[in-house]
Amino acid sequence: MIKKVAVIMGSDSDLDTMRPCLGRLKSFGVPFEVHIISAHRTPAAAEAFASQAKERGFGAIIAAAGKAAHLAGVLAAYTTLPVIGVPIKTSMMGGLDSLLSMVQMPKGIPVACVAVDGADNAAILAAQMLALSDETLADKLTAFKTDMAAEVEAKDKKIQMEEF
Ligand code: RP5
Repeated sequence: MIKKVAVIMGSDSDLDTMRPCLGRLKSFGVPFEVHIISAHRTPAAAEAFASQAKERGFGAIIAAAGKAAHLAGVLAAYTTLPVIGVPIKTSMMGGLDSLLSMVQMPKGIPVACVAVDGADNAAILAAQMLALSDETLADKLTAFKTDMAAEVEAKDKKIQMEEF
């Protein structure tokens, strides 16, 4: 049975940015749960969730947070499951604060990190992790890549009609 993905957000203000992640997981048929857990406002819940995530059937955790975005790192501290961080855009240099807070994890506790607001890529990466032990999901990911390539080829064909 395919494992679940946990999509954890530091705040409900992250939800709109994360909707593409939920949509993408759904399109691949990956089961997921969505939770709002804050590393600083509800640290005990962050510890409890991450500590129990593996035995609760999760295969990967996606953690979205902004500003001093330590959520992904804190969750990663309490689990051996892979954690993918989504740095949320802020008013500070377009979210550079969030990005660096996630990507600059000290050695020993790695966090995979996608682009600022990279919700869609987080879902694809999580699906790729789960696909290591699920051939049906792996086939869906292959089809997804094939479709993307076909779209680019169609755009290339179309641009040949233009005069520059
Ligand atoms: C972070 O602080 C959240 O992940 C959010 O991106 C940011 C702002 O949170 P709110 O003040 O909107 O709740 O913890």
